[in-house]
Formats: sequence, structure tokens, C-alpha cells
Amino acid sequence: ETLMTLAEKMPKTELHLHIEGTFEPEQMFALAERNQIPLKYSTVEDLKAAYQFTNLQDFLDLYYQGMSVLLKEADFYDLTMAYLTKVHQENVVHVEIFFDPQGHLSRGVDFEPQISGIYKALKEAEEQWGMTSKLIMSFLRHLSEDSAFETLELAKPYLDWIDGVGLDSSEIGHPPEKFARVFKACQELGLKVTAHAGEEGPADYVWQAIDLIQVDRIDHGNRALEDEQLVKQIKARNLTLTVCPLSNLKLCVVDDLTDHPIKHMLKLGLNATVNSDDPAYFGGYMVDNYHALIKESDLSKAELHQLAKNSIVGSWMSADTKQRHL
Ligand code: ES4
Ligand code: ZN
Repeated sequence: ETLMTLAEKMPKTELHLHIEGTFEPEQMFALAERNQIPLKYSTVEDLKAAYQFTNLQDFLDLYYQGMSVLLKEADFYDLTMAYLTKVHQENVVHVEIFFDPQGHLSRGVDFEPQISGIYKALKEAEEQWGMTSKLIMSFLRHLSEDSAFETLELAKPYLDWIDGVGLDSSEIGHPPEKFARVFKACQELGLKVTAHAGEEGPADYVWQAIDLIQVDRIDHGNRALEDEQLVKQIKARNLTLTVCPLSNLKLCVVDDLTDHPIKHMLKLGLNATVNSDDPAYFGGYMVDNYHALIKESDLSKAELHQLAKNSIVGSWMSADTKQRHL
């Protein structure tokens, strides 16, 4: 069996996925039509041609434009179901997905249709395929602390459906410390906590995520490798890193995949995982990310197995459920 086939067949989880980042151009045009919302691009080809990013902000500008055609519960349901159908075929057995409520609230879309649409799709995938999931509400870090607190208030009636909170969007200039009080409030409500850190931002932002926010996980974490003491701390706390190879490539966080940080993370014994981040924008879903690593970075069979295992161990499934998958 080739490594390429193994990557497809092995049971794995996805732990770093923005549901709004799964919006394929064809589906985007269909929903734009259905909701009678104009898009800035006249064809799918024009839109796809715009997917050439030099940094995170370049991408975010298009990502927020793309999500502007999501209005109704059915839109969020259809988007989520399309993603789940795709990764079910890739032997993804469990997903932990982010949604960005503030990206929709700011356009007049209430919290309820967002979360109901997403949640219904997640439950259906569990009934149909036994695919389990966690839902992570992510705060937009370029917005204020007040806005994050307001969003948390809106989420309170739905806490049974929300497993954790995250922190995403423009990293540089918006360090974790800006949201220390919000995350404390979330933890007091029993929510798990993760944060994007060290994608474009410095190692210090990863320190802040650990020391000031007490994160249960780190999203990306690439630049943590610049600080030896930080690497020790991540190991000591057994924190999982949700790494996104094709995302890093498309956003110019790395020059190529030949010497990708995830290889170094594995060699250092860190609990690194492979994830797709925003697959519709970055050129691939879970298996594409594994395949790119196999092709470009000379991944071994042992490393491949380790990555799949890490994805189970690093998830927020119960200890029992993890055992079932290991
Ligand atoms: C994101 Cl790749 C990435 N980084 C930060 N925030 C995000 N939101 C969606 N994708
Ligand atoms: Zn992300």
C-alpha cells in the first residue's frame, strides 16, 4: 500500500476548519443567486483567479466577501453538509469546526440561523455516518473586546451546542492578551479554549495564548519553533498544534512544503496535526494536505501514522471515544 493510499484510508480527525472557508465558488454563486445578493465577480473563473494571496489579510478580504451570501439557516446547513459529505469520503471520523458569528452578525444575520443550520448538519452526519463533531465559536480578533463579550451573550442560549471558543482573523496587532477577560468568562462557562497563534504573529503571541488565556490547544503555532523555551512549554503542557500545510503555502507563511515546520514539530515530539483551515480557498481538503506533505516533504509511514494518532489524541472527544479510535 502506498503512503498516498494510506493517507486516504486511515481514520483521522480534522481539528482546524473554518466552515466559511469551505465555501466552494460554485456553491457561492448558487447561494448568491438564491438570495439575490450580488457578488463582485461575474463568473466562477473570475473569482477563482482572485485566489492569489501574499499574506493572511489578502485572503481574509476575500473570505469576508465570500461569506456575505450566507443569510438563512438553510444556507449554513447546505454549506456545512457539503463539507461533511466531502470529508466523510476521506475517512475523517470526527471534526471540530469553527464558525465566525461576528462575520454574519455584522451583516444583519442573527446568531440563531447560523448555529441552527450548522448544528443540524453536524447532527445529521452523526446519525448517517457516525461522524462525531465539536463546534467552536471563534471571535474575530480585529474587532473589540466589547464585541466579543456581546457575541458571548448571544451564544448563551446555545451553550449546549457549543464546545469551545477560538480566536481568528488578522493576527498581527491583535495579540491574545486583548481577549484575556473574554476567554476567562468562556472558561467559567465550561467552554474549551483555543487560539490562532504564531501563524504570522511572533512566538510571544503563543506565550500569551498559553500564559494569559490558558489555551487547551494552539492553532497553527508555526512560529513557536523560533523559541526553544516555548517549545519546552508546549511539550510540558502537552498542547496540540493544529497545523495547516496548504494554508501556510497559499498565505506565504512558508515558501514551500519541503521543509515545513510540521516535520520539525514531529521530530521535537510535539503533538502536531494536519488540517485544511479554509479548503475552498487554499486548494485542498484533508487528504490533499496529507498528499502534499507526502509528495513535497518526504513524510515517512511512521510520521503519517503519528499524525493520524495525534489528530485523535488532540481532539476534544471523550477519553472513551478516543480509545475507540486508537
Ligand atoms: C483564517 Cl488561515 C486563517 N487565519 C486566521 N483567521 C482565519 N479565519 C479564517 N481563516
Ligand atoms: Zn484558521
